[in-house]
Amino acid sequence: MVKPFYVVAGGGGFIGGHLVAELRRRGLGPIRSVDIKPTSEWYQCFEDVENIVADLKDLANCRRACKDAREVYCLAADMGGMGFIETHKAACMLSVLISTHMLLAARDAKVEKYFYSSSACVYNADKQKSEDVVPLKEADAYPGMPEDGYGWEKLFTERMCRHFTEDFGMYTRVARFHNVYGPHGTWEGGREKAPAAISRKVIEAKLGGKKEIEIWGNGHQTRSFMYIDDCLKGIDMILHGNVPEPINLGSDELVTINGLVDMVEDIAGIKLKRHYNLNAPKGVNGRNSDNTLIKKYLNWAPSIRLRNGMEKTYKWIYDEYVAKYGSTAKR
Ligand code: NAD
Ligand code: GDC
Repeated sequence: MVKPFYVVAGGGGFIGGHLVAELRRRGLGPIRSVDIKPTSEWYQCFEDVENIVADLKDLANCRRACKDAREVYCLAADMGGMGFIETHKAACMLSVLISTHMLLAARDAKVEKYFYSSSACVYNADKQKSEDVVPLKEADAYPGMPEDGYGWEKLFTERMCRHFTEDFGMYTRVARFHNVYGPHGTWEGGREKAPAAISRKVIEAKLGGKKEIEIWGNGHQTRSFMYIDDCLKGIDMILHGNVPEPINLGSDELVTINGLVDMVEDIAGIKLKRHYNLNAPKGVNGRNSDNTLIKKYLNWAPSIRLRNGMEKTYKWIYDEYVAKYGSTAKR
């Protein structure tokens, strides 16, 4: 019997919500979206999708999620920006219950294809000490010294995916996402990552008449930021391509955090005094994606320019902010 379902675990989240929307756009279905949050808190929720609210740390819920599944995208994890993962290391490691139970349930349901969202946080910290960072190749995950908590769970689950393929013949694919951003994601509350956080802070200053913005770290930290549309294309190509090992899925457009702030201020039409909080969560000093392997396997790599993606992201957050707090917000 053909197993019809396309299952998105973590479908109430940022990337998961976009993935459900993308599967719908492609006319694929039926789709099942599963998340621990009530649907009222999902970033994107569709009536023609089977939406399930369930805790996927629980094996029985994973079996329910994977029933009659053709493809499973495991994106569910307790995660966020550095403000979250530096202060919730045990909680991030407990995502291993989701990762493990989803793999067991998918194996037993004999799903055809299984995708797991890993992270650039698996990379060895010693290779990310300089802002002038050499782009990270996939081999740089070893010797293992990933981000405390969160990064270890991701690296452990990458290896579990490999062993489920070796021992059980399960079709698994793993992508290491590099800081993904875009509309319909977290922009306040502590889990937000830098692109959304900086956008929100600039909007707050612009609407609140403030002249200063707080930046975490000294602003010289470097990152690459991948727009959600590149992430979705990459997920599809990696899942359906011959990619037998964990692979970078990230932009190779390197920016400093100061450069990101310059860009957002230019989009907002405002210049602010910068207060650098050196005690705030900083993560690594430098991180960029080496896209040699993805170009070798897929003849493609993320290419949406940061400016283009940030203009869309800033506008969406601005509209969300005004809708929630009004246009003369003095928070
Ligand atoms: P997100 O937090 O928006 O989405 C994750 C979703 O998982 C959330 O909606 C959350 O409610 C859900 N979830 C958490 N625990 C759950 C549980 N026990 N049962 C069911 N659902 C649960 O995050 P995102 O940015 O969309 O990330 C999606 C995936 O990609 C995650 O695995 C994340 O680690 C990975 N990733 C994201 C980035 C990024 O920059 N966004 C970078 C690297 C890796
Ligand atoms: O939070 P993040 O986007 O995560 O931070 C990037 C850089 O931006 C950090 O050096 C941080 O100090 C700086 N920064 C400056 N101001 C702010 O207001 C702010 N808020 C935030 N959040 N950051 C600020 C991420 C993980 C993800 C995922 C990706 C994979 O680490 O948090 O879970 O794994 O990596 O690439 P980042 O890039 O350090």
